[in-house]
Amino acid sequence: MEGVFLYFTGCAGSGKSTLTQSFKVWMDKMGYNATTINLDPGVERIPYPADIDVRDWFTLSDIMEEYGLGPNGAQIVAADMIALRAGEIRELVNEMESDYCLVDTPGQMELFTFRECSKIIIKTLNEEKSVIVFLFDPMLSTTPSNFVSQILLGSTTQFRFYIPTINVLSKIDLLEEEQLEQILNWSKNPDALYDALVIETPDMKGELSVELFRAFENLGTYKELIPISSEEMTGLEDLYSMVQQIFAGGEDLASD
Ligand SMILES: Nc1nc2c(ncn2[C@@H]2O[C@H](COP(=O)(O)OP(=O)(O)OP(=O)(O)O)[C@@H](O)[C@H]2O)c(=O)[nH]1
Ligand SMILES: [Mg+2]
Repeated sequence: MEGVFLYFTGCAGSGKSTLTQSFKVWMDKMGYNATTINLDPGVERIPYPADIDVRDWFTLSDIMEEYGLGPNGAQIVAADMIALRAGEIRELVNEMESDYCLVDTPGQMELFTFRECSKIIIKTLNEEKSVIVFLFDPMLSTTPSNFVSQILLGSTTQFRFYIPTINVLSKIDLLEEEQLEQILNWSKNPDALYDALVIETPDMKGELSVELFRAFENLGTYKELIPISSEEMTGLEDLYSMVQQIFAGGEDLASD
C-alpha cells in the first residue's frame, strides 16, 4: 500500500498532535514508513519531529504582524497561504516516498473543515488515497447530548470532504471503564443513544427521533468508534487495520 494520507482532525485539544506522534512511533516500531506533516502555523510546540512543517514558511505571529491581524484573521490568511503551497508540499512528500503521511491539522477545527484550502490540499496531495481520522474528545462525549454533538461535527466533516472517515475516541485512559463502555455502546447502537438522550433531556422527547441516528448510520457518518490512548499506546493497531480495510477492502470508500 502506497501513499495513504491520514488527516487528523477534531475539536481543539482532542489529541490530534499527540495521536500524530504516537501513531508515528507505532509505525516506526512496526517498520512502516511514515512522514509527519504539521499544517498548524499557530502551534508553539508539537510532540513529534515534523518532516514537513508549514512553520518553516510562516508562523501565525509572522502573519499577524505583517498584515496587522488578530489570531483568527491570521489563521484564515494562513489557511490560504498553505493552499498556495500545496504543490510544494506534494513535491516534498514525493521525495520522501513514504507509504503513509500523517497530517496534523490546526487546532481551530473549523479552519480545516470549512475553508476551501483543505480541499485543495487533499486534492493536490492525493484525494484517492486520503482518509479523515476524526477524534472524539472523551471529555466532550460523556453525556448523550455531547456525544450527539460530536457525531454531528464528525458528520459535517465527512460531508465536506466526502472521503472515507474513521471516528476515533481519543485519550481513553482518562475514562472510567464504565464510561468507556457506555460511549462505545452509543457509537454502536442508535437505540441505546436515543434512550440515553431521552433520559437526559426528557423535554425534548417529542422532537427527538431515533430515525435521525438511523439516517446518519445509513449515510455512514454514525459508526463505531475506535478507542485509542496515545498515552498508553493502545488502539493504534486497530486504527491501522481500519485504514487497511478501507483501502485494501475495495469498499465504498465514502460511506464507511
Ligand atoms: N491522558 C491523555 N492525554 C492525552 C492523550 N492524547 C493527548 N493528550 C493530552 O491532551 C492535550 C491536548 O493534546 P494535543 O495532542 O495537543 O491536542 P490537539 O488536538 O492537537 O490540540 P490543538 O492542536 O491545540 O487543537 C495535551 O495536554 C495532551 O498531552 C492521551 O491519549 N491520554
Ligand atoms: Mg495540535
